[in-house]
Amino acid sequence: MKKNLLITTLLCFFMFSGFAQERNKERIALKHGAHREGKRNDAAMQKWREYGLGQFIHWGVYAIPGGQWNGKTTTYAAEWFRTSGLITHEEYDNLYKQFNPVNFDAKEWAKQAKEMGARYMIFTTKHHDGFCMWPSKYTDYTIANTPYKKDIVKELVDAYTAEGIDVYLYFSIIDWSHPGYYSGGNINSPKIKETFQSGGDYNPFETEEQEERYEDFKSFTRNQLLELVDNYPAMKGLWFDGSWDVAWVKNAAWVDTLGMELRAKHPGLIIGSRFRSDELGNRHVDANGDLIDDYDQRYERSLPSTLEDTKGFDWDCVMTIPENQWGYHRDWSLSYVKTPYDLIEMTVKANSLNGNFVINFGPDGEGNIRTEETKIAKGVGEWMDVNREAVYGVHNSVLEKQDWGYSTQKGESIYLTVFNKPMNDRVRVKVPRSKTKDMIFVIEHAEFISGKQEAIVADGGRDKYGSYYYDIVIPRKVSNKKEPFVIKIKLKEVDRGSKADYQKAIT
Ligand code: FHN
Repeated sequence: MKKNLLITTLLCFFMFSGFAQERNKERIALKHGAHREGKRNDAAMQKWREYGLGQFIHWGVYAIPGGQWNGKTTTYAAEWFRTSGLITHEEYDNLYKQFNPVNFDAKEWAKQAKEMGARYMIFTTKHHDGFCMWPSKYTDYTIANTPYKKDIVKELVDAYTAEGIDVYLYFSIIDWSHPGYYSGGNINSPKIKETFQSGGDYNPFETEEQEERYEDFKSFTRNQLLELVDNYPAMKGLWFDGSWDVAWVKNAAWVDTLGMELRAKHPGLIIGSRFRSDELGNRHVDANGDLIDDYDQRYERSLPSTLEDTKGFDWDCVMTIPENQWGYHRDWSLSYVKTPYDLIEMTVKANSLNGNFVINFGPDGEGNIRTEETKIAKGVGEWMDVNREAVYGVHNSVLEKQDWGYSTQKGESIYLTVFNKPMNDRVRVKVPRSKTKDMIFVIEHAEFISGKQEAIVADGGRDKYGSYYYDIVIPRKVSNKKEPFVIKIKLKEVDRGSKADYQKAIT
């Protein structure tokens, strides 16, 4: 069995050293690029890496209109409602005076998330509209000045932490409520990026006054972030958004210092790649190809296709249940609504590519989690209850991607999660090729993890390239069910001649 471990280690080594080499070519001297090559490996980050499944919650005053106003509906994301043209800015900016989510029960939400199988939760402390779900000292536009009054961030941090779910605080850099906030354009636009990079002194501000007011905005942002870190010591990290403004990117050195300050205040703090850019305007990955901060946050409503796509970085994917609705939208008939199986498949795919998967919820203005989301949480949770072993603490497996689904691995256990059940009720597994000519891999043991039922393994033949296959026979009990199922297998490398001894041939 040691040989198997050795092979796993070697595969990982070659894979990741390949990624590293790619990033090391022609290095550019950067002051504010990545401050580390490779992954962070302390206990906090190890734990992050093992979550497997998380929950995102978008909640703010946009939940009151829920995408509709005066009989009109926006088809765009409900949390952007202020910009929908269906409500005046004045009307929107006064919505907080009605925010009174009398049905909000943080403990209930946390219990539901736990039952769904989430191991971390990201909460919108402040979205682009600038409304603060905590009683920030630095603005009046907060929960303290609503009829509800209570600190929602605290209630959630306490309730989720009590359930053993780690909390991360989402914070939008964009803040439409602050007079000093300024965008200057989106650095993701190739034209703007080119302009930014061509002149060393590119200045996105139109007037000196604007630039001065931006300084106020920077102090305000810094104060709020330090406040969050101070107020909620149980949280594990900050999840940034809206950091694509050229005005923000232009301040890369300042942002970098702020990041260090936050980290010094909260040892172990985890920050994703959406916080800052390098001084050349590169976001997520710096000019040398190294990941900025702790994990790659580029996967929003999308998953990488292959392990190579991930470049060996830690990453998570945040996903909406309807198409592009994060905050509460009353009308979910506007787009396809994902089913629990869709979300489970994305979760396992993410895990098989070394990522975490995060499902977004958008509670309504009264503090209810909508019925559809409750059903989804239940569906995912029921599956997770049986199959969580294939999701938690796993990584990509030594098996190559195969048509029946995705495989993950923890130690010597390889989990095959079957989403495409073969018509002949046999899951054909291609095992890796041995590095040694006279040795081959066999499936030493296979079991269905629902009911811990041992599986029958039959010879599946050999292809012309010399790869071996094994068929795992799906018993009727499993085959009759419609949900994806997990087979746990162990491989063993054996002498080619003794292959037959390790199989239980079927007739
Ligand atoms: O504009 C936001 C959007 O409303 C939502 O918060 C998502 C979540 O990742 N992030 C932004 C777009 O990248």
